Amino acid sequence: MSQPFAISLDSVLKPIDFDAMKQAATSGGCSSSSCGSSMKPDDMDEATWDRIKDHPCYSEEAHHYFARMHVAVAHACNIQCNYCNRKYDCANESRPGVVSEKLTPDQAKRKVITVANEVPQLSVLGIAGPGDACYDWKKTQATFASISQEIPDVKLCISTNGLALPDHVDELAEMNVDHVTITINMVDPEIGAKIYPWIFFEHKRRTGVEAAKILHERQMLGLEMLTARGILTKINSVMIPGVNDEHLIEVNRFVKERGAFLHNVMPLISDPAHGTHYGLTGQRGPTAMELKGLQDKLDGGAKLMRHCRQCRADAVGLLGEDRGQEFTLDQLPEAVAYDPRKRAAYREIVAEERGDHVRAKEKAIASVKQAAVEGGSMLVAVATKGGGRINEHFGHAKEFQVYEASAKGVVFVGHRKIDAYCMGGFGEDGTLDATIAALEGVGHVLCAKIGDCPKDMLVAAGIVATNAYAYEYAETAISALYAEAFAVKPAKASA
Ligand code: CLF
Ligand code: SF4
Repeated sequence: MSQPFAISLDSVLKPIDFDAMKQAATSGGCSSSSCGSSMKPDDMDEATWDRIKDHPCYSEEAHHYFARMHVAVAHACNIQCNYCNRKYDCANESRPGVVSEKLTPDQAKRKVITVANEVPQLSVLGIAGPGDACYDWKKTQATFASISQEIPDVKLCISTNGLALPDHVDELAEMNVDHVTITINMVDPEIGAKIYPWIFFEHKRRTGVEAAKILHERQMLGLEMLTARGILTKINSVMIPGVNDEHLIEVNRFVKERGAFLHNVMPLISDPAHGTHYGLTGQRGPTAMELKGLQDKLDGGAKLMRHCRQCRADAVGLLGEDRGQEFTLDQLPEAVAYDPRKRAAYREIVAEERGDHVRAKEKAIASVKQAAVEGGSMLVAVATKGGGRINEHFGHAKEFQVYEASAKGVVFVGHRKIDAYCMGGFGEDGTLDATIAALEGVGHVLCAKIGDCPKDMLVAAGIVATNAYAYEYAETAISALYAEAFAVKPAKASA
């Protein structure tokens, strides 16, 4: 088993001696700069890699180490999506458009500086609602302008429905906003009319196919303008079974042709309690395996993002964790100055750890490819707190990261959200039933620790759970499991 790095990533969260940490991080092993270059995917140029390597959404590998935060400064929206209800004061929901409190640009600045001082993983500041970042432009602009002055190395990122995007592309480029997401759910206005009841454009409310056609044209124009300026554009699409699921294959083709960097297909979140049109009319979201099935069909088109966590518009932390409640307005200091030391120390450690991870991952992937047998494929769920390692207890996990091992190697294919099984020292059988349902298609669970009771119940459901690979890198453990499951057994000697 490879040993976890001498200084744990967790230690950065505690009071620390920054100089000692930096010295330890850079002594021995590879230098941070050489690790950085070795992590670059083969099919990507250095300049592009440099722009995405610390962005948790644009790089699957970066999401194990780096965090984003959203500030909810853009309140107004110019369209209505059938899956959205911008409601406030609902900290228990985790889905785009939902926030606990709205912020002014000044409050946002105070919050970002406080978070940057406390959360060393922070690398990206995003504006993703609860309305539209381009429509509520003045607040988006004021927020980015003041924060980029205070923390110049934080990456600026926005998410938009695209309707007002073409009006602001030049300003985005001038402000050095290098990452833009457009939510594109259709390229056929007839389908669009089933998703968007209205848009507000050029001082007029428009409905039906006319509205969807305008939205489609503005989205394509915005994407083309961003591509022409070299801005990395990600497309988010909500998969709505029976409405646009098969159509997303065409969407993928359209956006690839227009230079999209990534395509992120997300499942519709639909519940009557959310008060959305789809929730109230019983439109269902896809199952995890339906989503995976569509993503697999899209493989080979525009490059896919599969690690999206459908963040709240005020999310803080690593993808999959939400620390927003630690940084509500009433907890922020009145005056705060940025202290870059914690983030800088963390980056030194991560550079070292990532280099180690990449080497282990490459070895594991090569070994699975070599051992691969025809049709030999397995889905493995991993409980992790970050760093790409199996370092979370089964009972504490709030999600599993799912990897597929096959002739393609070991590939991250998604995550499954669950409720933690162990609350206050006791396991809940009802929660375990829901966890087993969420693990549809998964044959193995890897975690840092698990009790006999949940282990037995998982086995009864056909899932093997083990802590035998605790603290290993996920890919290393999965390659060992794969070899065990598909090893060519020596033929028995005949009697
Ligand atoms: Fe935020 Fe979006 Fe920027 Fe990321 S989220 S604005 S690109 S910093 Fe990321 Fe969250 Fe998915 Fe968005 S996981 S919902 S894709
Ligand atoms: Fe909600 Fe965003 Fe759609 Fe506006 S664009 S209705 S904020 S999901």
